[in-house]
Amino acid sequence: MAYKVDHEYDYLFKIVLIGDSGVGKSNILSRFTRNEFCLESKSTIGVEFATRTLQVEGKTVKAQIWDTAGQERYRAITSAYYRGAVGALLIYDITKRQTFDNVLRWLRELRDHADSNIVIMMAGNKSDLNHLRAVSTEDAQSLAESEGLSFMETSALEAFNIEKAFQTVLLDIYQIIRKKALAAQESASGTGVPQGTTINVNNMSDNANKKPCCST
Ligand SMILES: Nc1nc2c(ncn2[C@@H]2O[C@H](COP(=O)(O)OP(=O)(O)O)[C@@H](O)[C@H]2O)c(=O)[nH]1
Ligand SMILES: [Mg+2]
Repeated sequence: MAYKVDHEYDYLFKIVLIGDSGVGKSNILSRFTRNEFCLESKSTIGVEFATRTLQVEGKTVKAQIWDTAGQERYRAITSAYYRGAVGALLIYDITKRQTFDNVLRWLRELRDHADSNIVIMMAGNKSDLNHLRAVSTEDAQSLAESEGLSFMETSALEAFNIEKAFQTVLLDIYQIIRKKALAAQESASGTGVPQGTTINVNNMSDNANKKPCCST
């Protein structure tokens, strides 16, 4: 059937990783993607991303997670990085106070460049280094509350809360989209117009040189 587009997923969500250099973004990405599905991020310059497909509320969701290639060091992340993102993991290092103090800068960056409805999870990474802790869980929780963010501490090293952090972001995104779809259906009902929702989360033209490495 030539006309049938056979997607292997119901939704594709772009999620960006942000935060100071050295907080563990790349390790969080590889922990989340390499353990199970496949990693497709072998670019040397510019941004790279990896994907993992998983189930959210019975739907197949392909998470396309973008990692920086060190541009954060020079505050040189371009707006293309944020374009189409529906979720963000804003990461700091619990052993480095400065990376937590910079969370507010990263939030400003998100507000300037990303969609205003973007779902944000703040993650205090390296929870395995509790003896070197420089940011209390309470401080982080109160910042998260005042800024309206989700929050958890993670460890890419111990695979602690990595899965949960992404699952939470994906579920939040899914619920927002579902609510929008239901509202659209309601407002269209009775008009006799065929109903549907178009969800545009990314501009793939930026990634023309990226090849999938495997499929599942
Ligand atoms: N102890 C510990 N070290 C980590 C963790 N995540 C990353 N690291 C280390 O922190 C350093 C920076 O990690 P990286 O993923 O490159 O950070 P990025 O610059 O934010 O991408 C590396 O030496 C990692 O091995 C973690 O959860 N626990
Ligand atoms: Mg990195």
